[in-house]
Amino acid sequence: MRVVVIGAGGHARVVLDSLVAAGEHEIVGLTDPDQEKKGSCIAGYPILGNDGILPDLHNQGIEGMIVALGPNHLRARLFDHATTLGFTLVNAIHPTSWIAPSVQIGKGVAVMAGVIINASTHIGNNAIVNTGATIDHDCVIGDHVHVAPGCHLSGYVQVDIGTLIGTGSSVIDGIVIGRWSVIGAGAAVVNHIPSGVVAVGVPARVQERPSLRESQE
Ligand code: JB3
Repeated sequence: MRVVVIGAGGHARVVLDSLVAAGEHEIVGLTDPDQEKKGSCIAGYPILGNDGILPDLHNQGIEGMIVALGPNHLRARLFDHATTLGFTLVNAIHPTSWIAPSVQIGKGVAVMAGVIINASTHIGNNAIVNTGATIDHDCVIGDHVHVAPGCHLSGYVQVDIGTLIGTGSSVIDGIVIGRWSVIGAGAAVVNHIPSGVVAVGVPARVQERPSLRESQE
């Protein structure tokens, strides 16, 4: 399938490498809002323009897309936009990753080099499982989640929509982490974490938000 990559930053370059290594798709180029980048190339693939060109690309018969942007909210918004435009969201799975046969993987997912995903785990749409991360058996990883480089999730872990598991974090088995939360780098998650919070440390604790009074001082 002919594929356009959304974004042209650091994450896009890694996604591009995975797509090239996997060799399943023909990459036509990338999009980026920075007009100065238009016409330049990354690894030999051109930056075609900003996202305004996407409808034209689709009309020209380019059916495939992957959103290669790190921030989860931004990636989610562009995933929804791409779906509305009629694109097929493709996966970028690096061939050095191990994904057990019983794993279910959604659409628009990036799995980087050295990743291991074990039996019966589910990876949601538009998720990132970044370099060298491991996700063990029976986990449920929601849409738009990012499991950053070097994280380790034990069995039966659930991570709800849009959450970031920061670089090098560890999560013990059976933990449930809510939606749109952030787990700080290097955390050890040994208790359930609610939605919409930032949790840091060893063991990971939810950061208290400053009270209104404190934030006004
Ligand atoms: O930590 C790791 C291994 N990777 C990080 C990744 C997950 O997230 C990486 O280090 C970065 O922190 C981040 O990667 P990303 O999103 O590629 O960030 P950056 O290298 O800063 O590049 C962002 C690019 O996206 C820039 O070229 C922006 O112009 C472009 N961009 C921003 N908004 C956009 C949009 N591109 C498109 N097509 N559409 C947008 O709305």
